[in-house]
Amino acid sequence: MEHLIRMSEEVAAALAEERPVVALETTLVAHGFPAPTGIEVGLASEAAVRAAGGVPATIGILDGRIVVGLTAGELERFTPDARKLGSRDLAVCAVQGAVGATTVGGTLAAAAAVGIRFMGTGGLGGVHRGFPTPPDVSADLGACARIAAVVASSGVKSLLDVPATMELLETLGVPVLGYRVDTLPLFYAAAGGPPVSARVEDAGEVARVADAHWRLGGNAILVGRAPDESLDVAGPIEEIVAEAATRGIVGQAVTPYVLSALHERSGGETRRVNRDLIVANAGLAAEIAVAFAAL
Ligand code: PSU
Ligand code: MN
Repeated sequence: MEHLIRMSEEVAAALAEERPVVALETTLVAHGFPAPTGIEVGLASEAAVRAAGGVPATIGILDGRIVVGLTAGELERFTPDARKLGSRDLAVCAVQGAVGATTVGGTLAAAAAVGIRFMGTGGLGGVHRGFPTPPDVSADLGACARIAAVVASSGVKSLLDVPATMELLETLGVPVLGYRVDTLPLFYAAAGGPPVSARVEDAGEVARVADAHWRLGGNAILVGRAPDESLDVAGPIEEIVAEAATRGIVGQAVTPYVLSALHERSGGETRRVNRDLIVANAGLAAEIAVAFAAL
């Protein structure tokens, strides 16, 4: 297993020179959008990282290796057939030689292995509605408890039980910072979420908080940035989540099912907002990484 991890030359050079690097996931490429939209979202996120002065490191598993810094051609292999990987799934996927798309938790685990501490995503996974039947809590939370990193997001995915997720983030010692907002953005919707643990005004402030948090032995920090275009889809989400339960859709399949049903029922509106917020969060993660490198 000598070559378990393969870094692109660009990412390896940036890390060696302590330049800002931002990890990006592949689950939203493979499972967050109808193919091939996810590829465009992934590439646009990379462009946003570069525009902010960072080096993107899109992560996924191919041919038995964890690849950190996928090429555009490699990204095309992340089709809906790819496995969805939480942090527990990386080793198995690599050994079995399958194509594996990393979730936030999986991405953080791989990023930590090479020393990347910043990532952007859409919304963090969390406590699913209806807990404890089933007791479905995203492995993203466990990864956040264990791994020192800043995750720029639009909060917690609103198809989840957001207040319960906020409680658990507190239990796990994860600061939830509102980027220029007092309440946690609700993924598609800017307002209506629970209060954040602190509000921050700019990327430099997040970088200073991260530095202090990590010196104190803390791990992940969640940064919530409101989507530029806010969409109220609370009604359809409730309907679709109930429908998923009735149809026996459980576990890892719930999030992709709900996202795609929403995309369909909103006539593509949620897809557009989801795409734009993912790209904006990638850019914010890069701004934070740039500020951190300059501390
Ligand atoms: N944000 C999006 N779309 C997504 C996800 C996040 O806008 O598809 C993915 C992330 O990969 C996240 C995962 O880690 O959903 C959480 O899935 P689950 O709730 O099954 O753990
Ligand atoms: Mn789950």
